[in-house]
Amino acid sequence: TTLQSLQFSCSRILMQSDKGRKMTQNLVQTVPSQVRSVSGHPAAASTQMEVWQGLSAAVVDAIADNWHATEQKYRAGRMEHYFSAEFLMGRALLNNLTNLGLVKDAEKAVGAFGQNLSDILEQEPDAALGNGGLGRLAACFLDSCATLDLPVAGYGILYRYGLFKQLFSDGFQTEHPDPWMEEGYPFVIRREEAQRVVRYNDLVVRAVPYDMPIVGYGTKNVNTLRLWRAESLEEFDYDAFNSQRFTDAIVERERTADISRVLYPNDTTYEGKVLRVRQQYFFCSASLQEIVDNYVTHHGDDLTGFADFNSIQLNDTHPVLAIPELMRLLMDEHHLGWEDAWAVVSKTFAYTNHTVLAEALETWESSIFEQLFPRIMEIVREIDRRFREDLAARGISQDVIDYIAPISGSSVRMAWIACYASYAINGVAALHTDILKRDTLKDWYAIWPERFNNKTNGVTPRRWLRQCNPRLSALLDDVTGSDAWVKDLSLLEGYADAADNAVLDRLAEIKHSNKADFAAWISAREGVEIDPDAIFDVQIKRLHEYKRQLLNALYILDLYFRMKEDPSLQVPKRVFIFGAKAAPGYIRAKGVIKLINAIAELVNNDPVISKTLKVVFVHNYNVSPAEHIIPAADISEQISMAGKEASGTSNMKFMMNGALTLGTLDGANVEILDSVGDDNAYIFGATEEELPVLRETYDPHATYETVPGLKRVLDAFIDGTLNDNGFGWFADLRRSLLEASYEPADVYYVLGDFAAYRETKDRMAADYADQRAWQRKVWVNITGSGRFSSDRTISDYAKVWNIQPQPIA
Ligand code: 9GP
Repeated sequence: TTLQSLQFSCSRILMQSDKGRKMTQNLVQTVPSQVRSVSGHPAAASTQMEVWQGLSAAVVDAIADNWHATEQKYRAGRMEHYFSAEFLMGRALLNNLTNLGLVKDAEKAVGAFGQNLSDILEQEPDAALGNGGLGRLAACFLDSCATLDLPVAGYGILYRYGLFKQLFSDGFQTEHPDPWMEEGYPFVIRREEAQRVVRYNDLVVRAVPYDMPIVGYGTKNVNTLRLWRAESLEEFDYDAFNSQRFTDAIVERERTADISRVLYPNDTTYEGKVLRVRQQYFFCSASLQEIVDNYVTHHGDDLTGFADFNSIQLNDTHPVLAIPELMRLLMDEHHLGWEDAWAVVSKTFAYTNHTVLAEALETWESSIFEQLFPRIMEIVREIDRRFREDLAARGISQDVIDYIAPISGSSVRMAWIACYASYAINGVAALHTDILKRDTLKDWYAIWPERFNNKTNGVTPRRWLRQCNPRLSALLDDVTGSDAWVKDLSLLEGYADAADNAVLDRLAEIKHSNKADFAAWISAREGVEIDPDAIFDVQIKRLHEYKRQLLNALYILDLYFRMKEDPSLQVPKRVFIFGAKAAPGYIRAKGVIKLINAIAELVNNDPVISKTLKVVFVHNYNVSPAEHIIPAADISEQISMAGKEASGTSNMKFMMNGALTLGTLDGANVEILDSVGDDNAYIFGATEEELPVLRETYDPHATYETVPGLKRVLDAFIDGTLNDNGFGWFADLRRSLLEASYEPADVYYVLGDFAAYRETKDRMAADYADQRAWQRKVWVNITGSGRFSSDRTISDYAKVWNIQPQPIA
């Protein structure tokens, strides 16, 4: 059904042009031969994986000329370079087919030898080269840049293993490697000829680029994501091999391969930190070498004009080593003096902060820098020295200088280097940028207010509506009379009042069909049966205490007890859906996963309660599962403690797909509320402003004693109702809420917000019964989601970057 509706509503923009027609013919003709060259068998005798590879290769073939032309055009002019340690791309094939308007042709092509496109698409592994929101944002941005014909390239690392694969064993998370491209991945092309050498004090490696095409929607431009892979200079030590020291022969090769082996190696040990810093330097150095060389090719070897043609966005602090590395390249290899080099650097970089959590503002021990690249450390020291001099001359107090200087004792503080060198600094939602200005980065804001700007995040409506929700997409085509909204989501605003009863009924049908599809998917994947008539209440995001999955869990357990206590209680059917990975070393987060799984077991196995309630934890949550879950959601849980979630982006995806927000006034929720109005979102809980005052008198223990239901729920953690297999994790969770130890009790105000959350969530479930009124709210959310398109975000960035669209001829 998904594909049928996609065909029905597929973009016709490219299909109408000659080029489009040629592409179509090409695809139908080339797929069988591409499949044959992959498998060495006739297409009809090839496996589905081989067909996926052949079809993907045919897509690359179809875009090759445009890709080359785009690259040529961009390289000659001003470019933006997006440096990010993470790009959470998900699957590429359907996205590319959708953007090219070739879904129907692909179906025909594989249908000719007896294959079904849906099955073929399922063969593709997710490119999970990111942890969560930050990496997925980078992926949405690339889609928008290509769609808007903007000269932007992404730079990152070709991790051999993406984010770990999550399985549950008896409700506990277990982590497993994710070798996503081991069977071959046609959407990355090795560019041997463009390799660079990256030098560490103790190791010299080759950085080999692998390019991924980023296909825009309804445009010919094809942008590039360049991912670097580390390889040793020599395949192996021939002499060692010949003298039969086989292990010695490959030691160097493996040490080098470690650099691009895994996303986020465990950095709790010193060795882990060294590897992480090595990774960061690796892709920064290789990318900068390429950008500098390209400048020289096109504009000559006077590097003082570098920033006229290049700007670099630092996605969080991970790529901040690019700042001293560009200084090094300009001074040591292109002979600029310090002042000239710094003048270039300080016009080149812009920095995005993605979190106010202190632990994410990276600091590294200077000994790591000394060990890996003494010259970079020398440059960092000089930046620090000049910074101190500069600020003292401005009359800044010594305390402030010491607090925000790049070096403090033996630590190098990456965020401070970024703030000092960048021409622009932004947060990712209005509230977040406000908090940066008045708190996290307030000393910087006091000195350089003009550098600060807000860029509220956005998500691409291609993947997150057009592609994942073809039914709703078709309705929007019908109501608006075209598919123009796919490239300009703000057009939907004009239809906010267009929902007559026929539209509202269709909305309800669409959601029901999406829920039925999802129920079938979840039954096959998790073995749990759910009823599409139930309310689907969803929380999908990384597991972190500030995101408060625990609050949601407390509600479910409380509801369970309320129903046990009073069997006549009228409760609408509900399914509570979770998806979340916990960082492998984050035991308390793992405790919450086990807790939710234990609650699921209790609820789903209760013969009476399970007729009304179900709890499902989707394992290995990732981009592809999100594409199944989001179109089926009724309620979008965005319940972080106010002030902690910088923006959130699933809140936007849910809104676009017609789920109503149940949330706190945090991150972009604030702007969602502003867009839809009080009647169309369910907001609860303490605000960021209220919290400090509330905290003065907050007594979690008294809250536990007095708020109805809380005591019963928290006692169930330790009275044998829920079983953590003797690990003591549930007792620890309970203690974290009730007892001050090395940290205050209930840091994330879970118990404090419980009563308001319970009241709002109950009310929301009751409101669902009036489907007409509910669907009206849904429509307001969908049509009000325009400003959360990443096209809007990227258009805003493009002004800061000073770039214009460069469509190819
Ligand atoms: O936690 C933020 C999340 O709120 C935001 O939506 C996302 C994209 O800006 O970035 C997340 N931050 C990180 O992953 C680490 O800084």
